[in-house]
Amino acid sequence: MSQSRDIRAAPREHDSEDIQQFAEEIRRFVRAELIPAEALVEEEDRIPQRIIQAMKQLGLFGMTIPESYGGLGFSMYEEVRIVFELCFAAPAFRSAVGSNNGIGSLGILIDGTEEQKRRYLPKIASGDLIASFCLTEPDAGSDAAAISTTAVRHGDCYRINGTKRFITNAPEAGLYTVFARTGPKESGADGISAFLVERSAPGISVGPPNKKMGLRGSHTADVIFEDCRVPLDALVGTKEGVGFKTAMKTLDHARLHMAAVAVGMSARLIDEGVRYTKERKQFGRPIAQFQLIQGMLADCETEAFAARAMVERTARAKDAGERITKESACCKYFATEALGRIADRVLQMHGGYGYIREYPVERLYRDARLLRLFEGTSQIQQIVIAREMVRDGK
Ligand code: COS
Repeated sequence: MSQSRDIRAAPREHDSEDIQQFAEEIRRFVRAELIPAEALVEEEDRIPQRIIQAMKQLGLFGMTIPESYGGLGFSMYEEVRIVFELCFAAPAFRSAVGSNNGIGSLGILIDGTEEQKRRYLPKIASGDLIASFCLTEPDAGSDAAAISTTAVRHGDCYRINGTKRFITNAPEAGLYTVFARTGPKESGADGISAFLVERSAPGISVGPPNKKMGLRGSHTADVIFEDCRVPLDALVGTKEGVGFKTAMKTLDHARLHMAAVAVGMSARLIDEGVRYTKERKQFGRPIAQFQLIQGMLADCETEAFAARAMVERTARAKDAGERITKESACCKYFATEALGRIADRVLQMHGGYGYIREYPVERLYRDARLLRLFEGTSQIQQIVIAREMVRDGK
């Protein structure tokens, strides 16, 4: 991006030419570098260093971080536009930069002190520091307020004890935003605080990467805290007991980002579907000429179009300063469920070839399945949407 800026600090009209140019640059990068590397990522379960370096150079680790802290300072609308492009490639590439742009940095950005922002955001923006978000636990996933990890104050430090589960980028991370209980269990959400824990802190360890169904190249693992000591200023902000709200505000943003991931993946799947059905001949002609195939293509396109429109509109609402809790949940719910249907239809168009590893659809189908689970399952999105609808004062 030639002229980056902090739209959050001074919301204004988007410079559409600027973002259009950057989107085209990412589009070329995706086709020239990322898609050709997909098979290798799948085979080796890692993203090649040269691609990480290229993504650093493009500024992709710091899209959402204000320019004053070294990032590109994208608005939400600009962020989703770039995520649409990036996620035309396997979602593992987005995952490498995803936590730095979202759940790993937003807590600091939204509720951190100026000192915390200055200490961490520039390194997160450059990609030299990978940031992870530690909320989920073995017994607390959807019920995030039920976490049992504790942070107990002892003199000039907090001691953290507990286990976090399914933590994206945990093996690569140098910084973890950790949600822990500073109040008694009965205090529920009000007893939760957020902490910035560096990988070098004594008493922290990372388990082996989970063996997942898909998204190879992106790693999740347990993060274990055993009497892990952190200084008092590791507390995000200056107040205990507001960590749950930090997590929820982070997730409002992250869910919209995830809906944009689903839109990008849907576009790729549709592209694969159109190409295959135009090439594959049965009964003497390309199967794309059959109306039953066309029906599936049309359903895919319609749903992807609707999801994209929802995401773009919600991103603009967020940039205008509106609260988007309900809308971002609607976007995540619809776009990821639609992606599931699109992946299933495109696989169906491939017939038996869809079930073997010759075509990308087999891998994309497995990757797509995760989107209805993480950053709040579809059922959690339904709860968030309905609660906002029936809330007092509505
Ligand atoms: N923004 C700001 N504040 C929010 C908020 C939001 N989006 N959502 C909730 N809050 C506030 C509430 O207003 C409430 O504050 P007060 O007590 O001052 O009124 C407080 O946070 C507790 O909220 P609530 O009572 O709704 O908490 P629940 O325990 O009922 O939480 C859900 C419910 C299901 C919404 C929550 O647990 C959740 O999102 N779970 C899914 C977690 C998730 O997505 N995990 C994925 C892994 S993380 S990548």
